[in-house]
Amino acid sequence: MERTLMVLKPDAVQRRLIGRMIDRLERKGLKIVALRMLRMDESLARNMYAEHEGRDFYEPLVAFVTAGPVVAMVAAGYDAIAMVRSLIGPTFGPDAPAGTIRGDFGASRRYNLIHASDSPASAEREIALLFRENELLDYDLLDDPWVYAAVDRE
Ligand code: 3AN
Repeated sequence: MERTLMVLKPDAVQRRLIGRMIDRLERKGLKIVALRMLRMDESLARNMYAEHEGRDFYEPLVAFVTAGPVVAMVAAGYDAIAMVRSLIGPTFGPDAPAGTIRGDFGASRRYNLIHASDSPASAEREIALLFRENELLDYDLLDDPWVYAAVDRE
């Protein structure tokens, strides 16, 4: 199974969308293995988005994600990284198709509701920024045998 990090950003929290966002992920069959609410400080935000340092949107992005509480979570699933990326949709709501999280809930080119890791390397790095290894729970869900067929597990 693959693990991926998601962060429900301050706009999602302020707009009372936490439950609906988590519902989307659960409905798909993803298993939440870690979850916590926190206020990102500046150094965590800078670190998380280090690859964008120097871009014109970097400072506004740091200000945005530190502006209020966020919900960080780790989900596990087969092919979870790609699956969550397609669930959240393209970077900004106006471009994101209906049916995706950003397409259904977002109308901004700055406030885009949710972050999700885009590769195994970034998932590993980002999970380590927000969670300790012993906070990532290892457990089975009873419906897993019906969420994934044997071929999905290969
Ligand atoms: P995504 O979140 O879709 O993976 P990335 O990784 O390209 O997007 O960018 C990380 C974050 O940086 C985005 N979530 C968004 O908040 C911000 N960002 C990216 N491109 C822009 C842009 N052109 N203008 C403003 N903010 C941006």
